[in-house]
Amino acid sequence: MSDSDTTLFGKIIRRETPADIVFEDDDLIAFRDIAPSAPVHVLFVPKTPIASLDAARPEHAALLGRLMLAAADYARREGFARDGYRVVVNSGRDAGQTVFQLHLHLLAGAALGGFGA
Ligand code: DGP
Repeated sequence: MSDSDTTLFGKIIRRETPADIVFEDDDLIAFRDIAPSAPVHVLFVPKTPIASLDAARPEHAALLGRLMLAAADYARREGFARDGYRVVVNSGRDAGQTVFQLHLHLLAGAALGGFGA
């Protein structure tokens, strides 16, 4: 059983746990964070199970690029690119990572204060 079979995000991908999904394609899914840190807080998740950024390997380079570009496309489409937005990836416990399936936080919709998600 792979990590994404057992993580919460794997359950969201398989529609076993409900989520407000805003984007999906063959490789990625994006849905609203359940505990938003900004007016807009969307999580972008590769469907390939990678536990964290630290676990990413050169063979994941294209997927990681797609992840970044999907977030940027969403921000542009939703009108957040003009005023700006933040992307954050927490890797490991000290960074506050709580779900061990690599994901990118997109935060937008207000002037964002200090650093972090
Ligand atoms: P991180 O701390 O980087 O591992 O971020 C995990 C995020 O996942 C955190 O901001 C809260 C969010 N989250 C946790 N459980 C759920 C859930 O059941 N549904 C949704 N939509 N988000 C969740």
